[in-house]
Amino acid sequence: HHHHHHCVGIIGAPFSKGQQRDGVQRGADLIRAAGLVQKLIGEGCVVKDYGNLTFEEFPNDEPVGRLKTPRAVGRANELLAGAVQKVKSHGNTCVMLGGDHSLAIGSIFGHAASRHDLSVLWVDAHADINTPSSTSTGNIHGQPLSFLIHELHSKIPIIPNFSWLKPCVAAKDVVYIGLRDVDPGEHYILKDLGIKAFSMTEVDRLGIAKVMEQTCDHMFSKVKKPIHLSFDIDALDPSVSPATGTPRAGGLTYREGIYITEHICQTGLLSAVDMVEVNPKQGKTEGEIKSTVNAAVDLLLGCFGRVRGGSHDPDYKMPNP
Ligand code: HAR
Ligand code: MN
Ligand code: MN
Ligand code: MN
Repeated sequence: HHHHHHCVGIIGAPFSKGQQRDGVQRGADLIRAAGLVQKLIGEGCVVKDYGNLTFEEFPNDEPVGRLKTPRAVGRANELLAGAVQKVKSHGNTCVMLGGDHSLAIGSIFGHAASRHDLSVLWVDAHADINTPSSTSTGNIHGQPLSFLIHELHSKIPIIPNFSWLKPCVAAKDVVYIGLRDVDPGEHYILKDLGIKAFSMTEVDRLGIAKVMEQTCDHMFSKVKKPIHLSFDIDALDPSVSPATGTPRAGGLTYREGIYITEHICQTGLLSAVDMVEVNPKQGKTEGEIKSTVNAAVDLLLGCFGRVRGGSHDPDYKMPNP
């Protein structure tokens, strides 16, 4: 199992309108500039970089109810969904580099269009499951899961540029890891729908190894489903990844983050990954930006076969003296 090569398709999504802090649209290019493609090739991956998407501008994108910049977010995600579907149709594991987390709407929808019966593993400090009515900020990056989950369909109003979107994930197929900043309305939804969640409290209680065991038990209770890993870099502790829009103390360590990706790689079922919310403008120093971007790269390498214990090709020849 360890020496199959992964075929990886990368999509850059330089988009920031799911929230209000400038800079997050630069995440994808920074992750590339840190050598992602070469490092994946070094792990034995076959990599195709599909480049960055170009998003339409909406000059008069007035709020709809509480929702901010809905037209831009709706159209961007429609475009992204098509791009992800294409990458999946080429037989690649899709890597979507954000951008903000509103992009999970299009990424998961496009993934589900080619692989139904997905499991979604949402690694985040935040639950991102506010509805357009429960949101207190109006930022769509705090809401993507409410648009995607069947059970919340009746809570989603008609919104311009969202008519293409239909719910495509069941609540039982979502698992959270890393939660520590959940709004009351979100907590109500989590309990009401019985969504499996390992908050930082459970990470502390069980340790990350048991969390991953139980995450996989839950995701594969009946059949082996393809995994969509949606990784918000703010899931990690701000001491590791400070360059992000809504940092929250008490997060996953670098090692816990890497353990999650190593474990998911070992299932052999990883089918798409989002790496979102890297925002260089939120870093106070060059070092803070570097640490955040490097963590994002290392997490992606964990997804595609890098193991800390080291590895070697099956045809490795020991050099003679
Ligand atoms: N729950 C808050 C909201 O709805 C904050 C969301 C925060 N941001 C994120 N998402 N980075 O994970 O706006
Ligand atoms: Mn998020
Ligand atoms: Mn978050
Ligand atoms: Mn593997």
